[in-house]
Amino acid sequence: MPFSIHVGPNVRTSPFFEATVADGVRSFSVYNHMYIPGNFGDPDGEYDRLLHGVAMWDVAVQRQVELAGPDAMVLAQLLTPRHLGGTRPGQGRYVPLCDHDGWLINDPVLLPLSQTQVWLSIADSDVGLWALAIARERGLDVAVTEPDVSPLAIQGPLAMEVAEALLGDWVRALRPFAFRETELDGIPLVVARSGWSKQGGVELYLRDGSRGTELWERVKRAGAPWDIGPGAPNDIERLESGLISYGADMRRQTLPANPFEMGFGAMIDLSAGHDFIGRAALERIAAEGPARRRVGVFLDGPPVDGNRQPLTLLRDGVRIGHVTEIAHSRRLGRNIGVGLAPADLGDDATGLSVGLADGERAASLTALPFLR
Ligand code: THG
Repeated sequence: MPFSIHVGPNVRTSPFFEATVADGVRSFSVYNHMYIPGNFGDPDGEYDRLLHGVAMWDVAVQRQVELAGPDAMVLAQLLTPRHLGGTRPGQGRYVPLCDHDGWLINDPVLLPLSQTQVWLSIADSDVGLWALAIARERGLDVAVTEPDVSPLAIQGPLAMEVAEALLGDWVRALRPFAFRETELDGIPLVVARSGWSKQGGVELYLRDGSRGTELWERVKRAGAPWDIGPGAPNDIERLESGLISYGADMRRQTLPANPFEMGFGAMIDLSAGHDFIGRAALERIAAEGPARRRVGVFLDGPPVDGNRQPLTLLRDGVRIGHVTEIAHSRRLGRNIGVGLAPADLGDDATGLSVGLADGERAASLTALPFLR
């Protein structure tokens, strides 16, 4: 590209920034007002390592919004349609958040450290401001802050070998999204069985930003026997696996979508009687039935090279939906994408195409995920 992206103080750097630069990071993106590594110069090798080995990722951009005080769980429940009854400390959950009209505004992981201290590990939108406003306007007894917490992900089929070498065999017993507070060489951590890939692994939530390089080096050393290497959340793997990317797949301001359209319906029990923001809107949408559904898309033709903007999904040349992100999957030997189509359009629909910058590609629909 004939330009570079300026690194200045208005966009925040991660505690792992220096370590990733030392390890050869080659691109950054911006997420939650912070830089996030994109790749380390070998995208194919980094994908292969995630699929067959173990990778370490700076995901400090997954910021924590902390709810602390007697009303922490009350506020958490107000923020998500998912019923939080039965939530217990140490067991995380994936919790879509909606605005009053039922539009998704984020899809964080909830980590209840205790009944009075809860983290929301957020995707790319300003949940902290939203939660602060809701808490104050509702007169709740809860402090909303962004603590000094920065996740580092270890992902891949060999990730648990590295996690065990680092932390001990107890990590293997963690169920999906379960977590524990611990220390590693005196570095305060929360360790969770989670991560934005379907290849398995853990996330180490660093609780002291001054020790980022130290933790990075410690993980590198422990992972050396399994040839661990630096990487980043991988868009090709996430498309294959059907993981949702808030900001790419939907965003309140630019690509509004409701939880039923995005496939979160099974998480939302409207009969549980709990109060939450967006309930009236979701009851209406549930009664009417959602207008759109999330789909996988195959695109014909030569390998595509991603997309900068959402793309148009057409039927017989008429716009019927959108495709939010595309990539070439080497595993499938095909171009794939995800998007939203009319709810009544079956996977066997014909006459479909996707509008790329350089012309239209014939397309067909398929169920998600592409691969398990
Ligand atoms: N880890 C942590 N924080 C995060 C993410 C993460 N914050 C931002 C973003 N990712 C939040 N969004 C997601 C989206 C998908 C998943 C996790 C967080 C995910 N989904 C699985 C799936 O869809 O198959 C499992 C969902 C479920 O079983 O409930 O893992 O990755 N700390």
